[in-house]
Amino acid sequence: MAILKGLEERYRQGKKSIAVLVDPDKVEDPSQLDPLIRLANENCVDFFFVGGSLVTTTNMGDVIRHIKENVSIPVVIFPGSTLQIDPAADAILFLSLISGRNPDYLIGQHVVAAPILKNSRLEIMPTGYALINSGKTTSAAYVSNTTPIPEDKYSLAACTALAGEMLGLRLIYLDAGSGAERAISAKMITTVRKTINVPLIIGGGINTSEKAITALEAGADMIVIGNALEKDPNLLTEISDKVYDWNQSVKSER
Ligand code: 1GP
Repeated sequence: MAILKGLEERYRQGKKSIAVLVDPDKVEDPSQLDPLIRLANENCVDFFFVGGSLVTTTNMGDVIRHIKENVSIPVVIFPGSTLQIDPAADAILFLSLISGRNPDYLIGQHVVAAPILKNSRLEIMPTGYALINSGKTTSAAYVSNTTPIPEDKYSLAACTALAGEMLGLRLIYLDAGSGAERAISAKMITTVRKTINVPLIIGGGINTSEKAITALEAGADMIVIGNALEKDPNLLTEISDKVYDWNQSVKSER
């Protein structure tokens, strides 16, 4: 439980983390990730997340092994389905799609995955995963056949997250969806943050350092960035500088 415990400790200390999301479908050859891996290493990125709503290639294992061979940043699977379990990673977000009412994504996939995970060395990170509407239908909503929480239903999102915490889920992840036009609003993040007592992960459409700061100031404990780095990897330096400053200020306040 080293990764989860570490995250919980950072949450208690008020420190923030960054995860870089790699979608294996967008990787033709793992070596094309080398500049991003170098940048992530230089900028003290906390995690690599690997996965996608629909992975159509068979290179997920190669992608994970390539990252692991080149850097010591933990690799966490962010699975779209049980097909995306790979023992080469360090941990897996064991996602319950609590914004939806599709039993397959609340317990069905988990039953299939459980024995495979039990026989692996992957650390299990039980996570309440909530999709938040961001305008257009996202792949995650379509593939999971679920309706995201409306972006202005703050209390609905908060109660969903709270129920997830009460069910024993250790992390809550609010996701506007990959490449979302609108990232999750500060008001939504603040409302959920005030309601729960577990680390809060925010992702989807964070494509400027301003949006990253907005999410962090509103109460995100971890931000996940994927798409934006494919277009501009240097954004990572800008955002991680802000996270570093934030974490330093927390340190000096104590
Ligand atoms: C999507 O939260 C992740 O599931 C990251 O989204 O690719 O838009 O950064 P982006």
